[in-house]
Amino acid sequence: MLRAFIGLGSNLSNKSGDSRQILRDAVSAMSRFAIGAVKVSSLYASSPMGPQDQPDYVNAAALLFTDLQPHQLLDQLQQLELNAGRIRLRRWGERTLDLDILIMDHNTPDNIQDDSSRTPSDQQSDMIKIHDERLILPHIGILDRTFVVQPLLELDAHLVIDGTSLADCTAASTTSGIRIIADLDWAD
Ligand code: A4P
Ligand code: MG
Repeated sequence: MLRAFIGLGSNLSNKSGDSRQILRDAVSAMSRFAIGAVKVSSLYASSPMGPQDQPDYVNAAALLFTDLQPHQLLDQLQQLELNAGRIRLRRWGERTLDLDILIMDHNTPDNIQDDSSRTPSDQQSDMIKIHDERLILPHIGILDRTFVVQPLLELDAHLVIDGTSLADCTAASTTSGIRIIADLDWAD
């Protein structure tokens, strides 16, 4: 069993609803390959990174445990993007649904409960690192993106990437360009 943090983003509607509804549907679909409940962060509105002539994004992060291997999880998430009517217009451009695997590691629900005894370097050694043509883990640019760091910290305040604690990075301490639009029950 592996632990996975997923970044969710949307800034276009589709025929089943607006961005909030699209993310809600994605969380519900992810529960099909999750062991136990899918936990979500608050829902955020954020100004676009990349081309500025696109709508603001709705962003969140989700935490799940799964028996899928990283590439199998990517297959499942890309299928959900397609189901939501995702078409690739331009890099960093507008989309109905973006599901990025942010981090995967070997933590289990049991050893997280015993979190107090785990050091940051323990956590890092558990982290899965992949760099191939389909999948890069951890996802590129996490530490530079407020709309990724802040929802991730809600799910695990002890995450460390490449020796940097997420809680200590600049993106953790700014609220510029990002605001909470719904608390934890948005996906229920
Ligand atoms: N890929 C590699 N690693 C991963 C991974 N860890 N998770 C590959 C998911 N996919 C991964 O992605 C391109 C390819 O990345 C995939 O085919 C997969 O094999 P894409 O979703 O088709 O293209 P993209 O999203 O336009 O490019 P990219 O570089 O993945 O962009 P990001 O990082 O996803 O950023 N502004 C705000 N405010 N909020 C946002 O959520 N998102 C983006 C997209 C731009 N601006 C944003 C936001
Ligand atoms: Mg993406």
